[in-house]
Amino acid sequence: MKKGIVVKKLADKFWVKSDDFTFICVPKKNLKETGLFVGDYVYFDETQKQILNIEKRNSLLIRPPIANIDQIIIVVAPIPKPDLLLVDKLILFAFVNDIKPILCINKNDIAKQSFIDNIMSAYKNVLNIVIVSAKESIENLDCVLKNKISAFAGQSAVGKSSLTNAILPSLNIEIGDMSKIERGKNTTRHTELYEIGNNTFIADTSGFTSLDEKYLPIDFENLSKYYPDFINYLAKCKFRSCSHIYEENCSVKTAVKNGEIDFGRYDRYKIIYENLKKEWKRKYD
Ligand SMILES: Nc1nc2c(ncn2[C@@H]2O[C@H](COP(=O)(O)OP(=O)(O)O)[C@@H](O)[C@H]2O)c(=O)[nH]1
Ligand SMILES: [Mg+2]
Ligand SMILES: [Zn+2]
Repeated sequence: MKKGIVVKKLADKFWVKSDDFTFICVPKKNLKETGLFVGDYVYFDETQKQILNIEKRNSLLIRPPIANIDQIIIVVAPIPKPDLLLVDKLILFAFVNDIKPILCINKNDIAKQSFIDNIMSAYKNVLNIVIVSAKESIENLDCVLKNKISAFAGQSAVGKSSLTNAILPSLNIEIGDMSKIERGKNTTRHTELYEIGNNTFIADTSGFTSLDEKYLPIDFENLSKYYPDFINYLAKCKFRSCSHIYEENCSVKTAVKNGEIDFGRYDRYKIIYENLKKEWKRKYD
């Protein structure tokens, strides 16, 4: 019996990478029930080409379907104008799925210092930030990716494919021309893991360019607990169940006024709170 990782799934076949070989396997009958995903660590019989067992997962995403992702690399760039609401939702998505989010500022070659400063000041207390250019240097990403399974996320045209290609030029993923890529979106692509170094993988995730609140399984009343930049203030609000929106004597609101919490982050918190509340009402009313 060998241990490997599922790097690709097509129909009922699974590509299992073990050491330097990839075996195309089928799962043992009773395994099909539990589901088997790209990213799963499995035990398999190398002569029968049969997957016998799955190791316990650290994480499982359903959309895109992938197991054991360690990190989501959220990419932003000066062009196109960042959709920070999407960034904040992706951060929440990572936290709620027990995955580490990293913010990656790409296109440093064309970024103004003020752009970098603004992003840094909004997110420095939220998550790790790396600055790269797919055109010039992605050195800062290398150590972040090492020994991890990572997936790129972020709006179209920020450079996710370019970064993937810069890391692994042999892949030669299509780089766009936004309109072309948008149109190509409907051709369903399978999810695949690429090994970029020893024990180091990146996932190809075409399904990570938007995020509906219904994929954020967060109770709106608990939303602020997923804000590392709010955490120090939460206990100081007058009301224990403070929404940090409607109440008086709210320590979060005071911190926003004093510039201790980024205004934009707070503004988007309110939007996400209301959207989650609507989602909750839709489900339970
Ligand atoms: N100047 C500059 N342009 C970049 C960089 N990375 C990507 N681009 C360009 O941005 C556009 C979108 O890139 P792409 O990788 O397709 O973005 P994706 O939609 O996120 O996968 C393409 O025209 C790329 O050439 C970068 O670091 N610097
Ligand atoms: Mg792309
Ligand atoms: Zn409050």
